[in-house]
Amino acid sequence: MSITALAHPNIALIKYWGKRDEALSLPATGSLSLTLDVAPTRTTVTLAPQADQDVARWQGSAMTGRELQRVQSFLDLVREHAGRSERAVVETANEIPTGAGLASSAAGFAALALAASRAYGLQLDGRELSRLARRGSGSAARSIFGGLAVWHPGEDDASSYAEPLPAGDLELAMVVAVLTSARKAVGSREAMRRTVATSPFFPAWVQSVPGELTQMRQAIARGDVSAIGELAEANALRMHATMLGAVPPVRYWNADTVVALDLVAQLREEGVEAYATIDAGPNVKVLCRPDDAPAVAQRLAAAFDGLELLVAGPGPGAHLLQEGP
Ligand code: 2P0
Repeated sequence: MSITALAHPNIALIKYWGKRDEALSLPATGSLSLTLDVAPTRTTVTLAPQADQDVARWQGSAMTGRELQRVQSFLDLVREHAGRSERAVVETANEIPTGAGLASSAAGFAALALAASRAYGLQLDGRELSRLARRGSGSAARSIFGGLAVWHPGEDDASSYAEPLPAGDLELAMVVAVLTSARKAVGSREAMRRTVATSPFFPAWVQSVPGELTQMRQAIARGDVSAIGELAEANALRMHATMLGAVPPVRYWNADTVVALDLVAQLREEGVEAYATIDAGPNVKVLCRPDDAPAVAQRLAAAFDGLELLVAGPGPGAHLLQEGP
């Protein structure tokens, strides 16, 4: 029995930063994201009834240590849910570099949640899949769905899930500037932990996000690209401000990050509606109208030698690629 699923990364317009409950992966606040149509993760789960342990391969190489542990723990959760005990082989491949703030764990655990639940005989609906994916990686709860998605923080395991948000006539594009594909020094999980435990700015973050979410939802309902962009950029800067306040500080930006932020501000001065967002890494993603995406990409390419660029639109939710026999 072999099941393959595909899922795409998502980029938050209102970020998730900090957990209320580590064990259940409950976030301190809600968040809202756009699932992209680039850089999917493809994951195949094959049950191995004869095996005595799980095996996981990443781009063809065996996973070890903490990475393997994380996949095994996730499979344990699925097995518990399904009342099954067979081990599995997980093969996963990603088209983007990992650990560089490109949300690859979101696509990875969304694909794994779908493939593994099916392989173990579970037929979960979107909400249940989102809850399951959340346990692998918080942001994966949102990659279960295509386009815009809101993740409700919830009170407990049952009430913390994402759901799709209708976009109406709204059209958005995201230009991803891969300024570096190096692995980040501090993983987002550890960085969140440190921010929650030590940053004096974290309580202010928790207090301000619900209002920002409401404003973002209203801006989306109006199809107001300027307001969406302004809110998204401000929210990303606030998230980074909370982590700069941690002890020791977490600073994901490098010099090129600041150059790219200046360039986005310059584009706006020239009348191009472009807004920056930055995740747990130095890379800058630029939110704009689809018609402006080529010009935004061109300007970024001209500013950085050999820059890798991805021009994305809204992508699909996690889906199966083939059913096993
Ligand atoms: C987000 N990020 O909303 C935020 C913005 C990064 C910056 O969600 O510990 O890999 O697995 O729940 O989901 C990255 O954190 O963290 C993330 P875990 P995750 O997209």
